[in-house]
Amino acid sequence: MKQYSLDDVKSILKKALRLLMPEPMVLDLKEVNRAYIVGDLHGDYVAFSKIKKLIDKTDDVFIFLGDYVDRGPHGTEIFCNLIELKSDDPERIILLRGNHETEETNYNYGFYEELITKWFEEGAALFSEFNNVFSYLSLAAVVDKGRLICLHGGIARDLKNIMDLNEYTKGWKNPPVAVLFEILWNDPSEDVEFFEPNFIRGPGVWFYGKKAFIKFMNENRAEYMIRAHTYLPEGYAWFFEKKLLSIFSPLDYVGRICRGIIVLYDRGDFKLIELRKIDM
Ligand SMILES: [Mn+2]
Repeated sequence: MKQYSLDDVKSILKKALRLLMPEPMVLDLKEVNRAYIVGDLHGDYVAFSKIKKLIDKTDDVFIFLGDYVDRGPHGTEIFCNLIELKSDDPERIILLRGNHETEETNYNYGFYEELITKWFEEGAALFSEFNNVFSYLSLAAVVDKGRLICLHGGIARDLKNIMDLNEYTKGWKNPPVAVLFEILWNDPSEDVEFFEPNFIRGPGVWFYGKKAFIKFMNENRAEYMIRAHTYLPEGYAWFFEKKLLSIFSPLDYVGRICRGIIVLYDRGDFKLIELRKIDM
């Protein structure tokens, strides 16, 4: 595993700000019709290094759907490595924001402790710098002439067009309004028509159903959505007549063995890739 000193991390975070700040809230990847898409990683460096092998041996675009940190021990190494890869080719490595790239969440679910364990009192300062960088991650990407929308959680009750997210400025460490919170936190459900409260995750989080999803996709003239966020031991799940794909990429999620799936999207074709089968 690549080791980073405190000075390395500080300079990578400066680089990260320069790379992420100019990117719009919704990334326009309409010219991209083939891309690898990666779900949550949650500090699982083994899963990440298998993905890195693919990055090294292809020229394809990689879209990461967020949740780099928390739960597992190597959020720092994964995020720093991703920033280094992005700085080599900013348009090839696309980094979106997950709900764990918000300060209230990553204070409580492991990342703060990871930084304190690695760098003691300096870790607390780094925690603030990391969260400043996270506040400049984009929320969504529109791919393949607009056919495909990628984001972390899903649709929000008060969002009609995905491009309307561009009306919000970046730079918030915790979502300031419901729509930004819901994009990061909501889950699809086949048992819901439009929206229902998500009591499993807690206040402010909603399940979205097929009718709400179809309405949103029609409004956006989009066909497919790929999202992450849900723990799936099988690594993936289809929803809404195979128009929405949920992926989950860790191999080890807090001690639970997962299949670790990423997807190669190619003009409406989906190839599921099992990370376990990529040799180290
Ligand atoms: Mn998540």
